Amino acid sequence: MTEHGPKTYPRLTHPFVRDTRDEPLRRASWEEALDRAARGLRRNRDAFGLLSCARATNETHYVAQKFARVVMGTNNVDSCDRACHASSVAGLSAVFGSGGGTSSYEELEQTDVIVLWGSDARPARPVFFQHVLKGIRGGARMYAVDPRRTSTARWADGWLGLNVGTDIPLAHAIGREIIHAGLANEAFIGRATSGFEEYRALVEPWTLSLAQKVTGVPASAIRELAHAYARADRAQLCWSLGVTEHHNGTDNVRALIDLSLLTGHIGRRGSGLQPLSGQDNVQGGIDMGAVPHRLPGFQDILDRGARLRFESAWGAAVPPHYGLNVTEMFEEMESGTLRAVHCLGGDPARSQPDGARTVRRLKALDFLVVQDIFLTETAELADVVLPAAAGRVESEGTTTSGERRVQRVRKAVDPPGEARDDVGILCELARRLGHDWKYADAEAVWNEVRTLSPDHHGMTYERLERHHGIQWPCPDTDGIEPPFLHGRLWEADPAERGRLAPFGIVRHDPPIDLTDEQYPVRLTTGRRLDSRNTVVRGGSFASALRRGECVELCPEDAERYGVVVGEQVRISSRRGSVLAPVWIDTALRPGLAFMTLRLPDGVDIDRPTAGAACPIAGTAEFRATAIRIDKLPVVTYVG
Ligand SMILES: Nc1nc2c(c(=O)[nH]1)N[C@H]1C(S)=C(S)[C@@H](COP(=O)(O)OP(=O)(O)OC[C@H]3O[C@@H](n4cnc5c(=O)[nH]c(N)nc54)[C@H](O)[C@@H]3O)O[C@H]1N2
Ligand SMILES: Nc1nc2c(c(=O)[nH]1)N[C@H]1C(S)=C(S)[C@@H](COP(=O)(O)OP(=O)(O)OC[C@H]3O[C@@H](n4cnc5c(=O)[nH]c(N)nc54)[C@H](O)[C@@H]3O)O[C@H]1N2
Ligand SMILES: [Mo]
Repeated sequence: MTEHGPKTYPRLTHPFVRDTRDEPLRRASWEEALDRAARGLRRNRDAFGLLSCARATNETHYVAQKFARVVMGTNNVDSCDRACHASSVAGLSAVFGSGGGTSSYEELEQTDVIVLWGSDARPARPVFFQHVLKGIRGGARMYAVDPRRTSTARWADGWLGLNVGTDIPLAHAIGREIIHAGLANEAFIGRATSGFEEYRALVEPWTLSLAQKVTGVPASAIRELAHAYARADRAQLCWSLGVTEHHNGTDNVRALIDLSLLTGHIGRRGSGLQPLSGQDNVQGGIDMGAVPHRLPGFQDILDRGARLRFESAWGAAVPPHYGLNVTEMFEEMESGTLRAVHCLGGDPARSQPDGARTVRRLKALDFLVVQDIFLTETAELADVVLPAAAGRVESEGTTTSGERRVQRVRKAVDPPGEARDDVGILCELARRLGHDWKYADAEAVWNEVRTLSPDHHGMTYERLERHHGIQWPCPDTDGIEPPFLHGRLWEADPAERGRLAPFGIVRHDPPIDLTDEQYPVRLTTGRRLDSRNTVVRGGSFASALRRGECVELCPEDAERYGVVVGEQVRISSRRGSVLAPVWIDTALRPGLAFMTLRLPDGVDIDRPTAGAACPIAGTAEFRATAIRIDKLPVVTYVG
């Protein structure tokens, strides 16, 4: 039986190396660790991948992708964007050509309707949610679309408690109702979009009553949201993991974007789309090119002109084809074509779907370097561990928030022990591999970004300070663009309007892991205020019960299973089973259970079925596991 005690990782204060795989890590000097890292990477130049850290600075992301492309000659570079934000980027890019949210947080206070779709923003996004609250206080109506009646949903004027994985039927029914009620914005559709007739035919079967049957949301609630959204002068549609972490995450995103095209809630102040990105600098990772298909500033790897610009600035060739994303990198580890990994932040041993298999794959690598601020589970498997300074408080640089705002971060404290700045570590490694990059400081890195990414060109450090951050695009050093994107769609002149925004023609596709008699309960996962991604740090929890992990059930289900708060139960999916104490929460409904993303001992009960990942974005279906809950013969309590 597994105990779910809190796990504390020690902060790294000096490098480690391992002499052979059978020996434990031992303390090493920087010289030795860097030399070894360079040797291990050199012999794997043709089989290398780099995972960049969504908590590090833009400058780190930029140098990391340059390291992969220039020093190692590969586009195999990615970050945890794959886990949560990639489907949003893929969906938005397909429609509008760039993958950022179209609105700003301040516009939540300048709007009439806010829809929060699949996001428990109150605990997970407190800064964003403050703006939502101000919007509500200013008179905006708020709707929450979430299987659970979360603490976020408790602030809503309307809660649409849909069945997990039925977002497309719900969106289609809203679309159909808008069309049938004569509320579609025909002028905007005709002027700025393509594919409307096909969309109309696609949503036509989704009557309110069919949608009620499939989604579990009362027809009246669907109708109310459709009318409120379409009639509003200005409306914000915001979404997050409840939409993206599905095997058809990009399709889900397209179904939501369709609603904005249908109503013209895009490209105007107060009207737009906000895909809530996850980690503090996940957006920056994508913008800085720490992705396998884009150079910094969203420039496509397949665009020869873009490649040439980077090649002449970097003095090195850029591989002219897409690299592997995180999901694909882990698959290629299995086949042996990817043999060395530089893991810069991130703890894939805990965060990748299928933990046991991930650990096996990492162990089978010829060479693993981990550059982190903590001795994570992944670091425990590494050949070389390099201690980094925390990007947020121990180094200089910039980060980019979910509203595309680039902000300065400053060094407030010294890194502990021998820990060093991420950029400096990468430059030392590059030097050992034949590339002497001379960056005097973070600003020098940033100025290189500015010469290569037109969207960032106008953002000098001085201006970023003066304006308290600037949103991209910022092409000029003397202007600030409006806070929302795609205003061009409203231009009267077709030449100014540019390319049309296509409706997405996407169909309902239920979760891969179906519930049945043996596994009758739907487990979904999400965040809690008192836990943070892969890291469960001891002592930080408010409640003793939650120091470990618990499974949340509604009172009716608890009664049905004859269990009470604190009682251990066995939770089994088709892929494994764990013990966890019960917590009773009226946010849940019968047949729906909830946990955070990971048990502290590393057993991932929400481990997706093999292959259950979005084929476009590579995001795994973390949100929909079929489980069974069994009362134990002998009752034990935790608390
Ligand atoms: N089962 C399941 N798994 C999931 C999810 C789920 O819902 N269910 N959700 C997924 C999601 S949304 C995400 S974002 C991922 C997160 O997956 P990861 O990114 O792997 O996990 P984090 O815990 O966020 O890891 C951040 C790491 O960065 C390190 N770090 C922090 N700051 C710095 C820095 O400045 N420099 C360096 N070098 N390192 C730094 C931290 O010590 C930590 O180890 O997990 C995904 N995995
Ligand atoms: N306290 C805290 N804050 C965090 C994090 C953390 O670990 N702790 N992690 C950060 C990261 S990396 C991320 S990506 C964000 C995540 O931020 P959010 O996505 O806002 O937070 P989650 O709790 O993951 O929200 C997902 C919601 O989707 C709902 N949901 C589940 N299935 C479905 C479905 O099929 N359809 C719909 N519509 N909804 C569904 C869940 O009930 C849940 O309320 O949070 C960030 N902030
Ligand atoms: Mo995330």
